[in-house]
Amino acid sequence: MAFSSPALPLALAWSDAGGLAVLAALAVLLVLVALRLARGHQKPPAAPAPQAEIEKELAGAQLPEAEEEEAEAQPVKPTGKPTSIPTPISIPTATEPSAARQAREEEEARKKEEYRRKKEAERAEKERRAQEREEEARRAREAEELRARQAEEARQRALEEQRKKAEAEAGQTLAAGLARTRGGFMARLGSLFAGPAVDDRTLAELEEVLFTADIGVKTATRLLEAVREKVRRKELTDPVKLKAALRAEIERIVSVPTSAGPDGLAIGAARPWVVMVAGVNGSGKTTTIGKLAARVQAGGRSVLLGAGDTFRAAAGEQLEIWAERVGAPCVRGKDGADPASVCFEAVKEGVARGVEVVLCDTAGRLHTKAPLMEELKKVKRVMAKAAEGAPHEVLLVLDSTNGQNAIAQARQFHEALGVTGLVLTKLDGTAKGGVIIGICDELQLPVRFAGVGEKVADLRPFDPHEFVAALFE
Ligand SMILES: Nc1nc2c(ncn2[C@@H]2O[C@H](COP(=O)(O)OP(=O)(O)OP(=O)(O)O)[C@@H](O)[C@H]2O)c(=O)[nH]1
Ligand SMILES: [Mg+2]
Repeated sequence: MAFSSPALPLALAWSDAGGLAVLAALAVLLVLVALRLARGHQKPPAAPAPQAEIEKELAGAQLPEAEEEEAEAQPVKPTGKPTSIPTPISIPTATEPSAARQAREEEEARKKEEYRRKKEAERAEKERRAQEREEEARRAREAEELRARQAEEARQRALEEQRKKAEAEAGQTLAAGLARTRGGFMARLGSLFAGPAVDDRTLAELEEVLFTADIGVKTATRLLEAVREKVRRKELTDPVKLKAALRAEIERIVSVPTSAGPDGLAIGAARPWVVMVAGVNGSGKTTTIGKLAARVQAGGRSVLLGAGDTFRAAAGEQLEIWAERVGAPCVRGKDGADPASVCFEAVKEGVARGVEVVLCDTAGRLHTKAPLMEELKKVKRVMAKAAEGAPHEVLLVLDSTNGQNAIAQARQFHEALGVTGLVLTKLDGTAKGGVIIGICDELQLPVRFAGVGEKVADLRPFDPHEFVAALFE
């Protein structure tokens, strides 16, 4: 029996104690393991964020400058939330002692203030830069305005100089240009008016003078009829009265209604205002265009010349010389090129350049050649394709030395082209100036200009009253 043997209870006691010790050790171990596990779940309190990290956060709270400017340029969509300056992130403080927390809060407040000041400075800088930009733009605008003003002043000065030059180069007066005509049929009329009284013999002489005066049979008859009845009724017994009656009738005939101003130009609203210049060869078309271009420029309008006379080799060159002289651009085709296409290009160029007046020269072979008239009709049609309503004016240039032949030419050109105005050239070289009366009477076309010489200023705007005065005085 274990109880009866003294060694046995001791052995038992030893084994019991060992077992207990083992159990106790196990229990301690378990407690330790449990404690460790429990500690593993509990996180240590967060340490305050290091300074570098805060600064990084703060920096991260600000947008890069470029992005900010972009954001400012974009309209901001309302979010409903008030916008506020981003604040640096807050740091957990659960386990912090109050002194440390206070120090950290103060530090945060300082940084916030620093951040606010920085933003304020940035805003002020941006404002300053915007003002600078505005100031720069204003200065540029003012400089541009000054440049434009100076350019306009220079243009006006150049025009004034051109005007003065043209005046200095003053040509002949119409009266001087009509000197030969005055010495011709007008001188013969003058001797009639010098007689003591008007009688049948006076009438017969008047008839003879008028019918040989290059004014045409129709017009001579009309003038004669106008006075004959009055003479018969003894209403015109005084030669002075007869002269006055004839003068009044001639002035009435040459006063064809016209839209031209006192400068002879009839430039309407269309731009470019396109003028087709026609006439037989040698009548003075190219010279007239050159003189007209100078007149248009002197009046402050821009002009472009179109060398539509491609039949004659030197015609284009002649026009180019005029263009250079007045400082106007000139559109010229190759010699022998299609005149319609050259005129088309000239008008198109005029449109492209925003030129105010385009003057187109045309060929002037003999009017008796039908193909020329057909060609000119085509030129006119094609011009209309380059600008609406072009040509707005068809000027017919007539050489007054041709006398009554000029009337026949005018009729043909008018039928083919619908002439809107006449230019009578070379009056200075002929006694046949009376042709103007016949043309006006027969065609009812206004004479726009009278050429009395080769200088620019020798192209005189036609004034019916001045014309009659030049003939009679
Ligand atoms: N005396 C005088 N000569 C003029 C006048 N108008 C033109 N002329 C001269 O007449 C000549 C012929 O003039 P142009 O302008 O070449 O005549 P055009 O009609 O162009 O001739 P083509 O090109 O051959 O068809 C030139 O020598 C001009 O100087 C004028 O009013 N008086
Ligand atoms: Mg010519």
